[in-house]
Amino acid sequence: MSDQTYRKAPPGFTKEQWEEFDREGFLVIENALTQDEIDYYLNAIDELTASDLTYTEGKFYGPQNVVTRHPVFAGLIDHPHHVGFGYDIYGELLKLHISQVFLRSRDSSHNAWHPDGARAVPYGVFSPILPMQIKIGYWLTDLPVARMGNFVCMPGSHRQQYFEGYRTHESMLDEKILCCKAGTMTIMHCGTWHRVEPNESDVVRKNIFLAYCPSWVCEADRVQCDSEWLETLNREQRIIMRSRHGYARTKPPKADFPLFLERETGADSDADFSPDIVPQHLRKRRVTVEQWI
Ligand SMILES: O=C(O)CCC(=O)C(=O)O
Repeated sequence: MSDQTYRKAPPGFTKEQWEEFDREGFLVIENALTQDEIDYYLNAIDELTASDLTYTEGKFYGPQNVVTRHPVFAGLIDHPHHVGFGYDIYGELLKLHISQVFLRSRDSSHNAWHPDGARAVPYGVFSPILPMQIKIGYWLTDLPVARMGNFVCMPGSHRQQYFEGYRTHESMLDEKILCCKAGTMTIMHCGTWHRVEPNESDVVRKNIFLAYCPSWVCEADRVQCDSEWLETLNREQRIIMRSRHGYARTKPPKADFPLFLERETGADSDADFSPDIVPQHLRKRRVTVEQWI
């Protein structure tokens, strides 16, 4: 190893959380953010809207690649509140797929039922067990009841490639309307069918989404990052943006390993298989959830 200092992987799924996520395709973690953190992100959203000529008060606002648009959002790329959940699934090849801020005000547009990712040949065809993307949601406004622009999902639908309500706004039996307090974090399997409630309230629903995927899945909101902007990031953030050409997304260079050290032991390789002849960047590293599937 070089004299570079590496970080241990931040906390991720407990076994119980993984079992719920695997069963439901969705996980809710209450009180993930303190009030100060909620205010910090709301303030960054205010600064973003104030500097964005495309923003109109009272209209839907959903900018993408927000990590490049405000340093507060860049800090979310590898934030220890959630990056460990992505690392538990995508391990050393973790990538940020998309970063978004959503403001959903009264009567603004809202999505019909859909899963995330490819439609004609969904990711589940190739990846029937593990999600090819997960989406972290940070909810920054209280949403105590339905019809406030809430996120809605069908629990357990993440391995289902057809869905009766696809492209409709119909309310379905057993759907889950997310009613939550500000500061809640959610994690969604990309295959989970979801829609958005209309907003009939005077509260503007504000939230942040960060999706993660393996480095070799195409990112959704950029092609390459600006090299000067990349220089403003820390090592792990730069790696997780995976702004490299072609095949380097599948086989990242030596310098990108280890992304993190093993959470408990601080090891940079799997204990049972690390022959010296295989350089570190070409060694298979087990991801946490492999032990649970
Ligand atoms: O805004 C939401 O609650 C969900 C948005 C959505 O459908 C999506 O990001 O795929």
